[in-house]
Amino acid sequence: MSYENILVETQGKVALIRLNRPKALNALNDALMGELGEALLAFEADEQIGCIVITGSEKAFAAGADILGMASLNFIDVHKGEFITRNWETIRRIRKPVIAAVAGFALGGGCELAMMCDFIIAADTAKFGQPEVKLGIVPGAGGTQRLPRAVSKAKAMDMCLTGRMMDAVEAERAGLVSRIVPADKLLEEAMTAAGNIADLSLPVVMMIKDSVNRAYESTLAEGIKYERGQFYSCFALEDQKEGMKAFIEKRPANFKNA
Ligand code: CO8
Repeated sequence: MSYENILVETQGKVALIRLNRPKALNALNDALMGELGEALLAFEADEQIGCIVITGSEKAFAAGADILGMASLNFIDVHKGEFITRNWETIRRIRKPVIAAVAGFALGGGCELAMMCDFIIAADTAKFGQPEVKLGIVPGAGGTQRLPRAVSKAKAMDMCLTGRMMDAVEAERAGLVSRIVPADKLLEEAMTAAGNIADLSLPVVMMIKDSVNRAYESTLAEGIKYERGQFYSCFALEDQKEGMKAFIEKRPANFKNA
């Protein structure tokens, strides 16, 4: 499939999606978000793929939703037409792991998109922010909800109310990103992490993603109960037998996703 606003490729069991609107710092317009959703769903359905990486350019992961496309909209356009919101949640339907590899700006909707991924690997050049307040709007794709869950309330309030940017070091200290790597190693590191995940048992990996996400939607007691159910389910898998047999036989496991 060919796209105009993203570039897609596969490397072994890993799918790589590059946001590609360089002239607008990968600003996320309707067309780009539509293509991103299509590509994600295609890789979700592709049995050869075990993990997905989303990245941008050296300068920008994405500098936010496309301001030019929003500037003239009125309330009815946004509310009734859902012009800017209709395809922003597709990524939440993806059950395979999705890693954000972020270099440069991840602002507004760009930061929100990165937060919708399962974890963020940041280049040392990464800058995160929710600058919407400076445009006279509130964040609209989870900035006020996912940021306080990822960092502290104080940090989330600071970021959303001032609109300032934080660099990669501050973002890692705050818990927004899982690791920082030199910019020239970003893709290599993200693809290696994705490759390692893709070599594991896909049903188990999907259960883990589901279970960790459940922690954000439930009480601790409900979450623990949910995890317990997932744990029991693993014992119905051939991959559990293979994983434990391989450990005992001191050899790498050969998972069959079954
Ligand atoms: N939208 C459209 N175009 C953009 C955007 C954007 N978000 N960001 C940058 N561009 C364009 C610029 O207009 C410029 O185009 P041109 O060359 O034609 O003038 C080009 O990209 C390069 O940008 P700059 O010249 O500004 O580059 P600088 O290096 O000087 O500055 C910045 C980089 C700091 C990133 C600056 O471009 C900037 O501040 N951009 C806007 C950041 C921002 O405010 N983002 C939030 C947007 S609002 C949002 O994301 C709401 C999300 C709601 C989602 C709801 C869905 C559910």
